[in-house]
Amino acid sequence: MPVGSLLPFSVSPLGSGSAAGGGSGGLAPGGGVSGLSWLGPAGRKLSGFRLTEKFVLLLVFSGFITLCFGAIFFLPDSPKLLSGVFFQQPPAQRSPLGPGLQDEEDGGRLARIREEHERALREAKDTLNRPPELIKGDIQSDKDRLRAQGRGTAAGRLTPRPFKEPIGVVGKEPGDPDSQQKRDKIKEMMKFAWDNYKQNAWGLNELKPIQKQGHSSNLFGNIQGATIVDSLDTLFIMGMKDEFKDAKEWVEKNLDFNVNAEVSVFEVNIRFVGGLLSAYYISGEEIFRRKAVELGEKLLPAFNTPTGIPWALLNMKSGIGRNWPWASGGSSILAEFGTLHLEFIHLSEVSGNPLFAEKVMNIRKVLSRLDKPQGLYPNYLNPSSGQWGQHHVSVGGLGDSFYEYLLKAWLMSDKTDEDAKKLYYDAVQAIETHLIRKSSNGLTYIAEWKGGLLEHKMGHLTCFAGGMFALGADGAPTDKTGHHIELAAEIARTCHESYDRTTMKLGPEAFRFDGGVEAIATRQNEKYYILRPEVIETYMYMWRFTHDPKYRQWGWEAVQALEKYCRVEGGYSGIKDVYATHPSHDDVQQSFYLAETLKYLYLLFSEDDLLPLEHWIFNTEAHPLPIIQKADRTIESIEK
Ligand code: DMJ
Repeated sequence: MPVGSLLPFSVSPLGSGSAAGGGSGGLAPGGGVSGLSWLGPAGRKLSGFRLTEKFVLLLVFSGFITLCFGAIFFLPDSPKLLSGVFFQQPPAQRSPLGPGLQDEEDGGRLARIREEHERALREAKDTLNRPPELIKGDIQSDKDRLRAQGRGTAAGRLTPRPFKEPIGVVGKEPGDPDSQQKRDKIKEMMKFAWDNYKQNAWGLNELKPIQKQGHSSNLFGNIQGATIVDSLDTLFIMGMKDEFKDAKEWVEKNLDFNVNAEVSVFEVNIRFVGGLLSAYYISGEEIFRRKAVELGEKLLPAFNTPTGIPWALLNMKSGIGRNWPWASGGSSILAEFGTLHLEFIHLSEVSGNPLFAEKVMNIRKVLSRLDKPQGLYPNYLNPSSGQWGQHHVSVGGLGDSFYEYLLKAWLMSDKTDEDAKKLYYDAVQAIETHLIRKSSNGLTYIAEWKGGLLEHKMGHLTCFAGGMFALGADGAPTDKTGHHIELAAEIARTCHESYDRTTMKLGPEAFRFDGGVEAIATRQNEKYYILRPEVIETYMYMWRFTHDPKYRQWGWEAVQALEKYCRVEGGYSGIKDVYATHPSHDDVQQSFYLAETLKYLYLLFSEDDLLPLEHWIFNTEAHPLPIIQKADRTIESIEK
């Protein structure tokens, strides 16, 4: 996770109503009172209102016109009043035609007003004379048209995407007994982690498995229940029905976003918004949709910056945002503002509110306009000036999931978001040229770039890139597909080496390729392992794309190491030094351990029909979101 890679282990790792205007929110132009679209205030046309709203407006307007006419005909010298008050002009412009012609002009205006008034009354009468069934029919056909067009205005609401039966949320049993057994073991690990959390930290964010109490991280402000929300979909796909039911009840009764404290927009988005959306899509339970949209709305003030690049931190009560004080001259962070796209597009889909999608499409626009040094994206961008901060580039912490979301935005759009596709493959090209290197013993790694100089270090977080290259291989230019898969396999191997070269067979936070070492952590503050998923995530994708048994074998090695060194009496804990002979525990059971690490392990030993990649993409916290088929799309017009 972006921020986390910079922090020592002792600190938390960073790394409407549905139809609320949506269903019938806007009558398409040409509705019952289409001729009155000029009446809309401040550029908002009447076509943006419901039929009933049009009536009310019409009646108010008719009353107003009648009053004006009363004034014109019954007050003394009313035409002057009209021209002097309603059509006031600066004196110099008032009578260039001379007094006589001025009166004629006023008379012309009056005639036009009278005509419009009469026409409005005629149309209102016509509409009122229509039988109720026809009026209902008008409304329905307007709704249908809107749904079919799949578009609306920025100010308007769209028809939220209706719930669709999810594909592949229950898969076949594993074909072979060995995988079945291993998968059962992983489910047992999930149960152990969950039960301990439930017993000792229920409703709090995370568990301290040694002290057997709750752990709170300032990433979520006062929002509580991170482990519950992060675990929902894992519980569901593992068939842990009672636990899922408990979690759902807690969300219904306790999940509260009215917190007067700062939260990390990125963390809250990937864990809470992502977890809720995913739980909705796999279970169809309305509560999750409602909570996701409620939270999404609370995050919107984060985008109130001169460029629309969001703040990293937001007080959800006051709506005041700011950036991490340590981030290059008040910059926002690439991996944070670049990791909102998938969730925000889905928020628009499920709410019918296009604003969410507009916010993230604007981020895309700002980024597209900027010059990129050597085609690379620096990790820092100032949200006020719209200029890059320090030229530090990384596919690990601070940069990682930005690249992941470019690829997944394209895939999630059913491969229609061509801009995202181009940005992704161009970025990978620049990464290959400037950051990817091979060690003297043939290990491929992704270095970090600081103002043109390479630091030959790779973070555990960077290991997700193996899975990303594999997932993107198919869409790469034809002559590059094989190359992307090879690259993915090489990264998987290097990351496996980083595990294998430790005493505990669990990977360090960062490992280096300099000073005579390869894939080994040399600094004490880089030797910790906090139950992170990235290496296992890459094994899972490699297994899906190649079915090479070594990926299951490597995954199983990780299971054994987790059991041996991280499992304690009260749950699972991170480790301070993976090269030591005896584990020293950090006493935190991270919520992503249940959301990601255990889910990816479970998928690794499942058949490919569980959450099939043709139908789902995983957000960066491993929460599955459905690919949005062209025919089902609500927000097409925003994406273009
Ligand atoms: C998770 O919260 C997400 O995967 C994030 O993108 C970075 N990594 C952490 C877990 O390591």
